[in-house]
Amino acid sequence: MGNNGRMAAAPNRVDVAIVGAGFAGMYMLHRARSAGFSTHVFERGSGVGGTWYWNRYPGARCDVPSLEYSYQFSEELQQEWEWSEKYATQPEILRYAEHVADRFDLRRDISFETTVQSLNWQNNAWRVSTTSGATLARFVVLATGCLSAANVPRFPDDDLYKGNTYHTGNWPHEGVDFTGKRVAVIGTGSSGIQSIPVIAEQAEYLTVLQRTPAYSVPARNQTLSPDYVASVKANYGEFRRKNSLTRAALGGDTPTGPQGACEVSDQERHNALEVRWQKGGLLFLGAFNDALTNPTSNRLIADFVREKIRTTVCDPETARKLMPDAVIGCKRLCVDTDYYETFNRHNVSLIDLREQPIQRFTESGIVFTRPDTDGVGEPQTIEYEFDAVVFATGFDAMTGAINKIDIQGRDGQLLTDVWSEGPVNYLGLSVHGFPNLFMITGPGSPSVLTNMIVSIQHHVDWITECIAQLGDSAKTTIEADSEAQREWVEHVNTVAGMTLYTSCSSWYLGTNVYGKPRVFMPLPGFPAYAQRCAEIARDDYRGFVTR
Ligand code: N01
Repeated sequence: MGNNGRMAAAPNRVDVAIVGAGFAGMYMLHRARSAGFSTHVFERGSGVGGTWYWNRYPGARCDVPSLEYSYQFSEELQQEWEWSEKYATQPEILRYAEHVADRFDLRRDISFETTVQSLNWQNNAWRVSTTSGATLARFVVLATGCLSAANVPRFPDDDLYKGNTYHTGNWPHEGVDFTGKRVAVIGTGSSGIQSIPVIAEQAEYLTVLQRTPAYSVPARNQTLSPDYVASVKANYGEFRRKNSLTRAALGGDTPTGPQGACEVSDQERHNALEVRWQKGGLLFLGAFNDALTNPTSNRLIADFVREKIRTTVCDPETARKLMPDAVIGCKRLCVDTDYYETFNRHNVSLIDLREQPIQRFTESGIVFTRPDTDGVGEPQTIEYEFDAVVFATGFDAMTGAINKIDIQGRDGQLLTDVWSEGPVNYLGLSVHGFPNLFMITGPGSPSVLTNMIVSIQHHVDWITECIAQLGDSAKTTIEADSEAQREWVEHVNTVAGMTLYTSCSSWYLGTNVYGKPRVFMPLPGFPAYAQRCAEIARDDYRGFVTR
């Protein structure tokens, strides 16, 4: 059945309005409905799945193992669903989302192809204005996704270009055939690194335009063995519990090494990193416990990866350009299948935009500025013709999708004004002055530094419990207290300041989007955060104001 098979009309009034039908919005709908609230979801796309609905680029996969990147709220669901590979592809994850929507009969309360334009707090309710009408809601939950507002940089004369352009986060549903085409990919973050090897296999020629080299570790993807799946499913609850006790809420079976990278001999360090490299995946960074706190340890780990790049890429000049010099893990670590190997193909080349920047687009391609070879003469220009340009240029992360909605809280204050110097909030859940408005995996919570589905479930459960308890009291509104919010922002900054995360430009800091305030948005450390949220709830929602 197509996702539009059943298209719900929005009611005039609901208890809980939810923005977004990705994994967060779907589970929020299920929980709110099960708790007895009238609920409705507004979704911009024509189907469920969020990130996995939009990011259909070639090679798109999750970099968290599929047995972990899945809901755990229903034992029947986690037992019956069969993942085929260690890392699921985008089509498989989308099928899973659609299965969940059908299994829990979610579509009857979702309006697809409906964009929420504004939220106005009036007379103790939110007026939710959408492209197809308005609904009054007692509570609004923003399940808008952390990486859902595409960042498409502009270049001089880009409107002249007559070839096809694509953004990885908004890929055509019918797919793109690059056979016989000269293709440029701009960007070498996770999306670029996943798509480049697949596009290279199809295109006549692929030119990769890299501004900052990224660190990438091999995925070592494989078909899941029935024995391994059975062993996890035999005790799925314990598997999930172990994962939730780790900092990133994933990989409980591969705990972080007990020592720092400087505390062992060179040989021991090499061996430990090699074991993780051969195993593949994000847990490479967990070989030592100080990868993101000790600059010397970080450099030693980075040296190991640079050596891998040097020995994998045949052309020394290309290898040099691909070697990052920043802190490893500062930008999100990438996970790939044959990324570095792809640069050994005869039909692939790399342009380092730091040495050869984009000057402008033309009708048929891109003009680059090239320093004179001996470095003393006038810079030269060189034009390359491309039939297609792929923007793998990322997202206005964490706040982009929220700020696209015109949100007016108490006394008409705009959320974009309150957030003009960064996304202040309490627990990443609530903002002072915006009663009965909750964010799922908002800035100020562990969110993108974790297995997102674990963080999503945690927030949805917490929010559902919170609004249910409010309903049991004589109070009607809840919002962050201003002092608690100030202290929380300070806490997030303090924790981030103890790490190396703030040492480079990244979407975590918002520096990838022109004019965005430079603030580290996620909070490292899931277990401590979850414990804090539980304590606050037990302590009668300390730090929240109810009226
Ligand atoms: O985006 P990114 P992404 N000129 O921001 C470059 C998740 N994800 O879509 O580093 C030239 O990481 C930019 O260069 P620089 C995952 O959390 C997960 O790849 O800013 N280049 C960078 O190379 C990930 O971290 C999965 O100098 C420009 C690239 O574009 C997050 O999504 C898969 C430019 C953007 O990289 C975002 O990943 C995919 C410009 N003007 C994504 N502007 C998996 O689960 C930007 N760039 C595997």
